[in-house]
Amino acid sequence: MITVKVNFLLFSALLTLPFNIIAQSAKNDHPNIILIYTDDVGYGDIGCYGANTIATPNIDKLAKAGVRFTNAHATSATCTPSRFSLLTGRYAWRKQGTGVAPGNASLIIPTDKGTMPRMLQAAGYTTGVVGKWHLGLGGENGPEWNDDIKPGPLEIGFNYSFIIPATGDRVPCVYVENHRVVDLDPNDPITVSYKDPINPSDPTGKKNPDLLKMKPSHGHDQTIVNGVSRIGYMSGGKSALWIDEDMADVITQKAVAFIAQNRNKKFFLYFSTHDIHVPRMPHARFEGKSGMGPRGDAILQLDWSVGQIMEAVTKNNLSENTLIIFTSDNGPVVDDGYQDQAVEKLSEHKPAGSLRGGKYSAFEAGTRVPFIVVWKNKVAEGNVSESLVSQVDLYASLSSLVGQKITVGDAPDSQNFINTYLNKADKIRNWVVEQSVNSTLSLITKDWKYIEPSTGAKMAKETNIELGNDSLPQLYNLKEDIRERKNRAREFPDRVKTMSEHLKKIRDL
Ligand code: NG6
Ligand code: CA
Repeated sequence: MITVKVNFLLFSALLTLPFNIIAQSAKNDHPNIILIYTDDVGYGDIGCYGANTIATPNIDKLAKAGVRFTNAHATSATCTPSRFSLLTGRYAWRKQGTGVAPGNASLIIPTDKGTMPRMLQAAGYTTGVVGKWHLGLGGENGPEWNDDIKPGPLEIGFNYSFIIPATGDRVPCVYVENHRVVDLDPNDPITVSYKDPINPSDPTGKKNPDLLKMKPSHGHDQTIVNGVSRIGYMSGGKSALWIDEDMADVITQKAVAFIAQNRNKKFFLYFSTHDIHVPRMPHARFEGKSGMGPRGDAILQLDWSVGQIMEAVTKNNLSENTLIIFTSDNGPVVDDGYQDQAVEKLSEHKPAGSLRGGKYSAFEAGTRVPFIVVWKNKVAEGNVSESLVSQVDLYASLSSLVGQKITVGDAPDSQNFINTYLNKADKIRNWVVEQSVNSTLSLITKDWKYIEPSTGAKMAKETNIELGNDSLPQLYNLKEDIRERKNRAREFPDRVKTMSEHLKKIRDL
């Protein structure tokens, strides 16, 4: 009996020895991770993705320093579901209430399940989120703006947060740092409503267009803050209101400070820019510089922010020790509700490149987004990868990178493709699922794309975007027809059957 036990111990010691050594050496390799998550930046909005209409030198430099993906996907064509999937490793369409969230929504990420930041915390990382949140805040009754606002980022695995609660065009227009609204005067409490005006006499974009410096083109005609009318009503919190023109400076500075403060630790920074979402109100130093109006100027501002992050990494001597990922939450939109001359001044610029559709759409431009990975001396410079990748896999891939196991039941849709991301591809994703604004699902394989039948509108009139909905199944050969012009469903009924059955299987998981 004893001999068996001793032998067993010896055996298991021998077994674990090499793993310990591997784990130890891997540990020394664990880089800091900076995820730059941009808002509404399209496949064709950036120089290195083919835009010769706008200068994005910093993002182009980033692409040169690593690998640029040409077939990378956000999981959804709008912000909230893409972010939900990114941070939970679970497709948002599996959970009710994960569509575009109002500014007073409750936190939609469960606090009792694994998340990407919590997994990284467990692996010894200090984690921070700076920028756009848009995943709801607070418990069942929503956020307590005048008190501790929780649960929120800190309750799902971030050690530090400095956030725009929802979007720039939604109230309340205040920053929240950890649990509190920044610069709030307790004598001037905040009230928020997405139903009725709070004080009927308060000016709104609808009643008082003369007070506006940025006028809406559709929607966005409620409470006026900083000369811009928003979605939703708010009153109070005057000392806490943000100035849109300073937003990129404020959040970039917070991100840079987080990098500096944590340079001697392992850190994860989720830097979620507001650019280039509406209202596009870049700082005066970018105004008029692109020749494309505020949308183009916001791209220049975004490029500046990326440059600041890169500089912070270099200055703090972290280049060799930091993995940088740059991507976008969904595809591009030109007029998203404000009269900012985006349509008039677009000229030759093609926000979606050669892809069809845009933000909100089931067509490729909805979710195929820029995606760049940089890690000095670990990822070879100047490469382009055509591998099919999805943001839903970042959770499992980073967990593999940092040697942290995923708890059973967490991140059910996330798979480990770390070697693909680091451009040492030994494994290729065979399919990804995409979700449009009305939750039409598509299944994409290397060459083919199936869009399920949908009764949704074909066209979003206000934004002038083709939504990709059709009452009949659609099948496109992306290899030959990246523009999704020719529906091949009738020619290939067997393929339609196989792909629709596969999609159903994934949906029913
Ligand atoms: C839409 C808004 C749009 C934008 C979008 C969410 C109107 C008319 N349009 O409802 O401006 O805020 O929601 O964008 O209100 S996202 O990138 O955060 O998903
Ligand atoms: Ca977005």
